[in-house]
Amino acid sequence: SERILEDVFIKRSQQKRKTSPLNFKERLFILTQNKISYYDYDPEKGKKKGLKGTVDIEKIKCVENVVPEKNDPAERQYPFQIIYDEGPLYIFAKTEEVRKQWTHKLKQVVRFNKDLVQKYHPRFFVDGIWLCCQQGGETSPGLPSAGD
Ligand code: 4IP
Repeated sequence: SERILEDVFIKRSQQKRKTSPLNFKERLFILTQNKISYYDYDPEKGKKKGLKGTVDIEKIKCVENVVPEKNDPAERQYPFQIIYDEGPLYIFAKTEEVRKQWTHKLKQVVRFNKDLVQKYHPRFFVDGIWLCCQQGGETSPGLPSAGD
């Protein structure tokens, strides 16, 4: 279906397996009404390469900003999280404006999802711990979201 937004972001590896590395890759993200797709990207040619992953819009439970950590590099100052059944997908926008544009649109496309949650963790999940509350386990409920 039709493209709603398209931008190059940095994403954190989702660490779907226990042995997955924690790393950050530049990817081209495309949002449509049904899904988010991210692609390998050639920055020199400004060209889209192979598809790396997708998230179905209907599986998204929450979209929120993340508080960056003190020592995070300049290119990772505007993080947001997309929470779905696989856990959180962390994405880093280059500017506050672009982050706002994406979180705003995403909140719009997920608004009738049946599994939306009011609670989320405002900081990152690192080494099995949420930095905001020191809770372990990816299924811990988190804090009330803003406006709750
Ligand atoms: C990969 O690291 C990439 O970061 C993948 O991201 C990521 O998949 C992998 O995590 C991680 O192991 P290497 O390239 O060094 O192997 P991308 O798909 O954007 O290339 P995600 O799921 O984040 O897309 P796992 O746990 O999913 O394998």
